[in-house]
Amino acid sequence: MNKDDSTGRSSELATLGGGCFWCLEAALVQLVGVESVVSGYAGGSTDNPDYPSVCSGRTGHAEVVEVRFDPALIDYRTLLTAFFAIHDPTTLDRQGNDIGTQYRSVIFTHGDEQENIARALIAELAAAKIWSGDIVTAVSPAPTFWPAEDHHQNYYANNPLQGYCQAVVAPKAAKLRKVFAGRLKA
Ligand code: MHO
Repeated sequence: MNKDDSTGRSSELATLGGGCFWCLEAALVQLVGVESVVSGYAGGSTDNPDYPSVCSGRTGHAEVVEVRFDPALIDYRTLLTAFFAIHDPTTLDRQGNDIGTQYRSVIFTHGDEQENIARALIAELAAAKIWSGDIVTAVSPAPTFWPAEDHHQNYYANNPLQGYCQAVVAPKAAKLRKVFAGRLKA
């Protein structure tokens, strides 16, 4: 956990991949305690990847979001619960029509505590049989995070009428508002 010098408060990072990063950003940024969400790439073999190279599937990066959150307002487990509410963790290298390793379900952990929380939650969700298929979400230590190009940041907020945003991003953001109604920013 880091002390944020500007506010004096503590904040923590979470790095999550669950398909198109526009979706995760649009959904998670709505939650109280989420201070920032940056779309980017992680878990591949090249430095400074860009969107076309990641989309080619050849670099091995996943599309991820790096979330900075205040654990006093939203704890890591709750954040992961939100993550599991907005993507399907049972489809290997795929979310809906988006297919490829860049769309894999992955939790890149920052420290042992996050890893333990992630593994315990996955075990609970599996035991509860929330989905009919097996959970394939990978859990591994956070590698270097590469922020995506500027035009991928706040993509949904800036492009609400774009076709994919209307068809795929908006319903995910709406689902999170429904499930986490008590935890939304004003
Ligand atoms: N199939 C979508 C994915 C967008 S996302 C940022 C598209 O190509 O627009 O991967």
